[in-house]
Amino acid sequence: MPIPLGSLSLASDYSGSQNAVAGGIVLHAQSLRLDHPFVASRFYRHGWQSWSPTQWLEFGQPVRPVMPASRRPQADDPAHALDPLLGGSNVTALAATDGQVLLLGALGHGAWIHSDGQRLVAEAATTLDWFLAYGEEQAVFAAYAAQLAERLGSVKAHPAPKVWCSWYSYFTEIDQGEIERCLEGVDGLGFQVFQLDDGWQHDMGDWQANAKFPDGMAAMASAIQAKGMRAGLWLAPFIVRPSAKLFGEHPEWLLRHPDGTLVAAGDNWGGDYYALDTTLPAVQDWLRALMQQVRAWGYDYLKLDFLYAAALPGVRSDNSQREDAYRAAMTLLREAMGADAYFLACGCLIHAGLGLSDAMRISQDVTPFWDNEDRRVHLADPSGPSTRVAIENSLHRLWLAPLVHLDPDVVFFRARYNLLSPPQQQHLRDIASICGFVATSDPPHWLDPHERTAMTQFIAHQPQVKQLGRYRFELDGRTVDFSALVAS
Ligand code: 9PG
Repeated sequence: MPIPLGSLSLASDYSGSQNAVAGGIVLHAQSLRLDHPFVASRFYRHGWQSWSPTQWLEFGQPVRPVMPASRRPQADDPAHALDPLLGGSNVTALAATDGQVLLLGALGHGAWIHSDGQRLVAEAATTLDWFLAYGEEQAVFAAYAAQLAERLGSVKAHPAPKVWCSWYSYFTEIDQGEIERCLEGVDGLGFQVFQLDDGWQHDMGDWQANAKFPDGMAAMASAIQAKGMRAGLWLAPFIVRPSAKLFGEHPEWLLRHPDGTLVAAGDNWGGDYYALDTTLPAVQDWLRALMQQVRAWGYDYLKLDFLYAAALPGVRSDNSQREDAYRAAMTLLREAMGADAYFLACGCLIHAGLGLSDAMRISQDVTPFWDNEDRRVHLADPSGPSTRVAIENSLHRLWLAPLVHLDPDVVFFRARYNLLSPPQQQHLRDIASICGFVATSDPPHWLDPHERTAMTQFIAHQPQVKQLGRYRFELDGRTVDFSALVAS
């Protein structure tokens, strides 16, 4: 039946209720087909998880499938990686030629929406509510976020903490001595969290300190706290590498295809890694114990990563739908770590985790260089680390700000080991200011006095931010325009 929406009337296959809410209407269905009377110029493609491409795409451009999901399940929802039509996860918007925007978004999770420019075709794993709106772009996204917030909870009032994180200078090459050196160096600079990233653990699945941390993780947390900061730790609780002890001890905990073969969750650290079936009670006990262990060591800022692995297609012990299983596993993590821990979700599903973590990474990783065209083109992998694309993704997820702290990844102040030009570094700082999430990995002893001053000033000051358009902002009265970056 037709769905009236302001000045529009949409033809549809929908026959249920249409409830007016602030800024739009709510429909209730498992699938929807909506024919719009205008020719859409662009499609808002929302990526499944943190690293998945999120952008406005033009109709008429060839759809570029991502690398076969069997090799790159971490790029986007593997169930849709090779779809021939433009599509996106849980929410989409179409730009009409009059500048107005038609938005359709799930008020839940497990949905995918396609478009061929003539109609929207939406499909969810279960029956759920959908929000539909037509109007000015920022207004329809704000109305959608308000509906999600009402159902799933909004962002906590406290500002996001300022974080020093080891990843973007050392990668996995961290050790106790180098970390202690950085800890000394950041003392008094204004950071609230000092976070160890990948490299402290034995293996993915074996979450114990490795030989590079001879005093152990509890001693490290105490040293951080002694400097007046919260201790932060990175873990990837849902994944396991074949080299891990856990892999050999509990092959029955791993997520499998119907034919019994293992579901590869991705390729990294020199080979494939696998996913846990988080619906198994024994796995749940193990996850709970892991969260309790890291809290007992003294860490209360947890960057939990590669979380999408819990939502990959596979056979689960309780036959639950994969995004429901993900939400249940995220709920378990949150409950086990405690409400007072700061939970940064990374490599995470966006919709299926709303209301559970304090912050979400909303882009792929940034890099100390501008772009990585090789990976995007040769590997057809738009999720690869790239500062330019990371900023582009973050810009397209700013509408989530009322729901969760938005982590656009770190900023750089250093010239050492860095090819970013000063204006490119400024772009990164500006997106961090806009998101209100400030993090860096620069070791203080890599900085010259000028860079060090820039860092302390940046940490101390949160500029006034006003959004002027999709890519234009005013920061303390300075106009910032990302349009060229998005177009390049
Ligand atoms: C630690 C890093 C950092 C970083 C995270 C995440 O597709 N991949 O293989 C892939 C590997 C690493 C990665 C993202 C994607 O980075 O975003 O901040 O914590 O893990 O290993």
